[in-house]
Amino acid sequence: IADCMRGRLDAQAGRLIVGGLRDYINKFQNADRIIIIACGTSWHAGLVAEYLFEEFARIPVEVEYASEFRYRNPVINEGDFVIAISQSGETADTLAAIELAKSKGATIFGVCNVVGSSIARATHAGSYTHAGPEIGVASTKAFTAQISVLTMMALMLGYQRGTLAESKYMQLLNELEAIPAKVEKALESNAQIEYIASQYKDARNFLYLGRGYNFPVALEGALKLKEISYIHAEGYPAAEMKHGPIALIDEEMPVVFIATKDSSYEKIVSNIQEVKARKGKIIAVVTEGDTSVKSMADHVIEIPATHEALVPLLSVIPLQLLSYHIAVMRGCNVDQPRNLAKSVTV
Ligand code: F1P
Repeated sequence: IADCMRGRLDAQAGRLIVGGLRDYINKFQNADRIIIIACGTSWHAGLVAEYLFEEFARIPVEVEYASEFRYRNPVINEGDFVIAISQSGETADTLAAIELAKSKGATIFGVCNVVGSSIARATHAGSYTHAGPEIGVASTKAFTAQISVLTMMALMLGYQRGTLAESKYMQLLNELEAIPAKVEKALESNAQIEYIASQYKDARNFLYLGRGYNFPVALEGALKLKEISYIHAEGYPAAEMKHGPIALIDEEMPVVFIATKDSSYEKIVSNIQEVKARKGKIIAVVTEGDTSVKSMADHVIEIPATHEALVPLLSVIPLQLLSYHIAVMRGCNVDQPRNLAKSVTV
């Protein structure tokens, strides 16, 4: 795919992923605004995409819960390029939001997993994520696949609009190609994460904190814990902590920090210190080799280094594993969580 994007190879795989954009590339490039609509995990992937599109393509982005967007009276114009993200392709709220945007003349692009699904059919064009079927109800690999596709879209868009320099575009493509091997590496922490899960499986609350690209990952980590372990969890931008959530911290509160070495590292280290001063239990996802956070945290989970825009592809993995192990230890059915449906069609 990367070779296809470099223009070196019209690879079949590349056509499958980015090919859906071909007929709409002009509208995408010249969009006044990108509106992203989705629910649940897909909405979190949309938040990552907001950071990517604004950073690399410099087009304003709004990310909306489809379940809210469909019921209000949003301003939608013909110059808007709407991206609908859905694993199942059947989510009723997302479908209704698409119809609303379509009726106002916007162009709708789908990022869906299921070929021929209702959302894929309702959109003008789209890219399939081809992540295979999600066996469980809670989205996991769909999230990774959605972010991968949205990253490729953001890079292409930025490169074509001239807001992303060719050298940086190539550097990011190279880094993207290195991600699968780094995912394998991140999975090697599984046994350690299982041990951490055994220490916190009886906690009643969890806080997840991240900055920048890791903020949506914090939200997703908290959602996974709620969905499959039935533990109350909140995700916040770490900088928001002082505006309220800090009141929750005591020796009973596990706080998961996503504290990788990127542009907000120093800031998140000071957030870790604030939690430590209040005796919170710190579980930190850090970049391989980081020793500073290690000296402060109760547990650190290392992931390989990568460009900060690609970090969510790696940093979400330990959080998914943590939720999985906690759920199993609490006797929860991780594939069929109570009250949740695979496709929310009402
Ligand atoms: C959206 C979603 C999932 C969640 C659960 C309920 O689905 O909220 O993120 O894990 O399955 O539905 P989708 O539109 O991405 O299929």
